[in-house]
Amino acid sequence: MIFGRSERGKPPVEPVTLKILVAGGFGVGKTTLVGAVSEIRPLRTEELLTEAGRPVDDTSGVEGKRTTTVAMDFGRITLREDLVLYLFGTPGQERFWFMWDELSEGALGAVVLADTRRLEDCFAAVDYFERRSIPFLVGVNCFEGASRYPAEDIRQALDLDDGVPLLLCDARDRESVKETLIGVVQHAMAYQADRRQTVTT
Ligand SMILES: Nc1nc2c(ncn2[C@@H]2O[C@H](COP(=O)(O)OP(=O)(O)OP(=O)(O)O)[C@@H](O)[C@H]2O)c(=O)[nH]1
Ligand SMILES: [Mg+2]
Repeated sequence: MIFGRSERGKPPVEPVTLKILVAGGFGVGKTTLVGAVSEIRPLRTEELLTEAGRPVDDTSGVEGKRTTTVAMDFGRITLREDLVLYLFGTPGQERFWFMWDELSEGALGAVVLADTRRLEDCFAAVDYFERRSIPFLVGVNCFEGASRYPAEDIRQALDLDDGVPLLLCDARDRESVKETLIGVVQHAMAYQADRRQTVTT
């Protein structure tokens, strides 16, 4: 008698792996976001914020912050059995931005995290991805104590193109971060499909 393959005996699906960047200004919660969803112990490159850096490191709003990312964060999340995301968190401080080019190599898309108390800090990240035609969405990290603004007002303040999604999120919350990441993947896929169509027509 020949036995069919049982459900358990199914060969494992080889997952598609996608690279997603998590970018934004200093202290917006990039490291927190990667840590909140990663199913492996996230790789971090944190260094202590020092007294010497005080004049340049603006910690207003995140006074509890003791460390900063100097190279990258790395984490992994399985969104579906056949879809795995590799997350690369960028350093927020301007003096480490030379890492961004390296990190964005081969990225499908990006999340630009924003803090409404310091929206201007994410202008540079928005600009960076626009210039390179890397699809991104803006995730507004809702810190406690920060005023809530209508999404439309934030879009205008950031001068976002109509096609760029904007979502509210909590970088500490796994489900919220997952939703944001699903948003980026969907947006980036749609963006690529659009581009392919433009090329072939
Ligand atoms: N209340 C609140 N605090 C948060 C949230 N996300 C991050 N924090 C806190 O804000 C601080 C900054 O978080 P990080 O994740 O280190 O920020 P980052 O963007 O990686 O910072 P750099 O790498 O230095 O640019 C930390 O003290 C976090 O505990 C949030 O959603 N709500
Ligand atoms: Mg960080």
